[in-house]
Amino acid sequence: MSASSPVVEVPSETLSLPALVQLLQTIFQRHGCRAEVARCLAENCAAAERDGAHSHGVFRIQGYVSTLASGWVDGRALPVVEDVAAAFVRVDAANGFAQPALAAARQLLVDKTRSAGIALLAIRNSHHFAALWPDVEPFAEEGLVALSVVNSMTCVVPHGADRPLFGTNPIAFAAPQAQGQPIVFDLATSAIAHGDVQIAARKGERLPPGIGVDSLGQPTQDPRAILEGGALLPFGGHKGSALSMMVELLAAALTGGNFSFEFDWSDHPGARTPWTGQLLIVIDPSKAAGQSFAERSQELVRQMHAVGLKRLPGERRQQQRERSQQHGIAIAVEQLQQLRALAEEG
Ligand code: NDP
Ligand code: PYC
Repeated sequence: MSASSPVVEVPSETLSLPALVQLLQTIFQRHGCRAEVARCLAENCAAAERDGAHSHGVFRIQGYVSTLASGWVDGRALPVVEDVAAAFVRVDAANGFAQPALAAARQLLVDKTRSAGIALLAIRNSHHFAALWPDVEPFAEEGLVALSVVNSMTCVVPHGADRPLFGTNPIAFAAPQAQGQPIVFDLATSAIAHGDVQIAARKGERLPPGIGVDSLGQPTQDPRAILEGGALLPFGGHKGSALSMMVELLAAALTGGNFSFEFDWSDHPGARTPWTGQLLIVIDPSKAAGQSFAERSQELVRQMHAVGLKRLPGERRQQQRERSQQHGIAIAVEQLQQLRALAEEG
């Protein structure tokens, strides 16, 4: 992230994926989640760590514990799934996490996608504190195309405005390829994810220019100035800003969830999870006319490589996944001690 940061070797221990999932599941259960929710969040968070998606891996556990302790989110919530139309599923997450809400509605969503060719899942009254690719990638592994958006918490200044309003509002997309892994991208519509700003602040690193402003609205490369009263900017100026606006509309206005600016967690010290909404759109490409979609996506990738492309979105994650599968998931010793202590608490 910082152009000049030296690489510092931190002592680490390696864990297998099942061992990490088990440790995280214990933490979630000890800190107020029912077993299914704990499993779901543990698998999500461990997968992020395995793939080197560090801004949403074990780094997030302290925030989960803090937000659960604050009473802001209900780790025992039972999502209510409603079959509202031929291609529309709605879930009230009941002030719980978004991932168990998706899990509860998933089979109905897939069945509707297979019969109607397309189906939507609108989740509201939900908290999403994770990477978004784990929500879409499994659909592409089943041959479906999936798009998801989630809004977060006010910390991004719309392009041309003076003060923050939008969340960091990621968009994730997954599509099958005839051979190999699905094509997946997952990106915040802010110039950088809030999690990466926090990580930079902890490490004492400076950020690249053009990412954020301080509390006076002045450009800054200091992550602490962004976190302490400052704000982020959208990526790509007016273009990222328009996409972020779209995410607010789809993830909140359409689902019945909160806009990023509509919730107030000040009565819940320690609250960390945005209380918003999430939309998923899943498409069955076999319903379309013409050649197989997976063959066509393979051809597109082939042509991209032919013109010199070295790295596809999602490829770094896949490579890290393979390394983790071979050698285990490396976690800094100090961080692992903290996780083990959290697993003993509660
Ligand atoms: P990045 O900018 O790191 O990456 C965005 C996408 O671009 C990824 O798919 C990545 O693939 C790909 N990519 C990155 N660099 C290159 C490159 N040089 N060439 C080709 N592809 C590239 O992610 P963000 O910082 O935008 O987001 C990080 C995470 O934060 C996401 O998982 C997002 O869902 C999460 N987030 C969650 C929020 C929430 O409310 N729950 C809010 C905001 C963000 P690869 O992964 O392989 O590097
Ligand atoms: O990294 O921007 C972020 C984020 C917000 C909510 C969860 N992650």
